[in-house]
Amino acid sequence: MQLNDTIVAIATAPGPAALAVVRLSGPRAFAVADKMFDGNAKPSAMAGHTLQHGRIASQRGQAVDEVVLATYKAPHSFTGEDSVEITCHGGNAAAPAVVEIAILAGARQARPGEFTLRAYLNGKLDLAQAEAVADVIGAGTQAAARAALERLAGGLSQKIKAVRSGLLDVLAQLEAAVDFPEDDLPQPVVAEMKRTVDAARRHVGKLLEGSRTASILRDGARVVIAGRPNTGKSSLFNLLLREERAIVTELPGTTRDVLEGWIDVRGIPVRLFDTAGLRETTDRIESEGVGRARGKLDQADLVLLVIDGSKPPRDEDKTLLDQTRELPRIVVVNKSDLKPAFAPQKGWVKASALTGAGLHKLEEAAVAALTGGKGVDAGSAAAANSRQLEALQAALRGLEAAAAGIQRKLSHELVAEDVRAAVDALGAITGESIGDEVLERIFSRFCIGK
Ligand SMILES: Nc1nc2c(ncn2[C@@H]2O[C@H](COP(=O)(O)OP(=O)(O)O)[C@@H](O)[C@H]2O)c(=O)[nH]1
Ligand SMILES: [Mg+2]
Repeated sequence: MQLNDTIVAIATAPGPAALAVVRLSGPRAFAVADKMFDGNAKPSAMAGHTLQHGRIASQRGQAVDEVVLATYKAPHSFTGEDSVEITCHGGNAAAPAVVEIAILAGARQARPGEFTLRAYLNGKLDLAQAEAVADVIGAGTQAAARAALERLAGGLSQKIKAVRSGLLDVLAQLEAAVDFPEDDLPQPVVAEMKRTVDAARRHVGKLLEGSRTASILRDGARVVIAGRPNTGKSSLFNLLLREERAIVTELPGTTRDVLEGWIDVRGIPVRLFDTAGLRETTDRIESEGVGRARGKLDQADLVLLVIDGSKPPRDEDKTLLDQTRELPRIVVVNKSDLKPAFAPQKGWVKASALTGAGLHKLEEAAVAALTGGKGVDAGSAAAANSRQLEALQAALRGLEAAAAGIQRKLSHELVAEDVRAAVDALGAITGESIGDEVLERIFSRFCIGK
């Protein structure tokens, strides 16, 4: 982990834009800026948190762009190091030229996520917060961004740290008892230990409960519309997408390929799929479409099984109801604008893809199904990515084993081992116990300039 050089990168997206930002960070950030900036004062002479208007010039003195330069003095910066941000014009010319000049002046091109890595290594953010930076940038909806911001503010980290600190006390007592076996722990101390371990189990269990919602907010949910031909799947797809994307006709077998689009369902980013009607067919193209539709069902976080409410259910509907029984699904009884041909079962949602009736109920049911009935807010500050989830699960296993060990009066040494496993797993989330290899894997997924 190299920290003694000075890094530079464009922090904004490429392409035509009013402005772009180039970031410099490291011990020589001001020395580099002095060489390239042409203004009233040298950047190194500016106070921290101030701005100056000026020009960036090449070594031969040729002006490249007119900019505003901002200073951040260590440790009062995002990375904790001396940092300079140069706001130049957007587009494909100015910012890359500024980076080039900075490199000629002694900076090095930053690797993906390197600014955030430095913020972590300098103690400005813990690991869960650093991961949240990438989640804020990648958020597909405002609710997803809110949940990530909560993690960035330390919502998850504080909970983890509180639990871990209680467990460290337990561990200290157990280890002291191991070293002095003749002083067996008094009963009240053991009882207190048991209470701490049980409370930790409850807290970790809570964090795991919200995590499904958190990961769906972060990664989006896959929702697949399926059903027999002509039930109105494509009409529903278009309605939810608010766009006439799929072809709708009265001919069965119109949709053959899988269509997809992103929608925001009350804050949940949803990748919605429209599929070919499921039926036996001899048409080679349609049959390929049916195969693809079935493939999509297995990967779905939620299936919307559409049946036509204006016609008596066919055998094909019954087969599909059976086949999707084990999947997370909502049965949508479509064409509610027509005379109903049967009474829907409890929990089925009546809707009309033609008039939009029942859409609210359907969205409500979808949110409930995707969040296990807890609602979108359950995702705030909960563990969101698989690394955090696995660590929480490992912590829970350790705590359960420790609780059982205390109950069964196992030796202090054995109980301590389980408590330590939980402490280490929790520490991995915030980065207190983590190797360089894992760090590299985490930060390499960031974009450059972050
Ligand atoms: N009355 C009525 N007709 C509908 C409704 N939804 C779809 N349709 C009609 O049903 C036919 C099949 O629709 P489509 O969306 O292509 O069904 P798909 O084969 O399941 O994709 C078309 O003629 C649609 O206009 C609805 O809610 N009410
Ligand atoms: Mg269709």
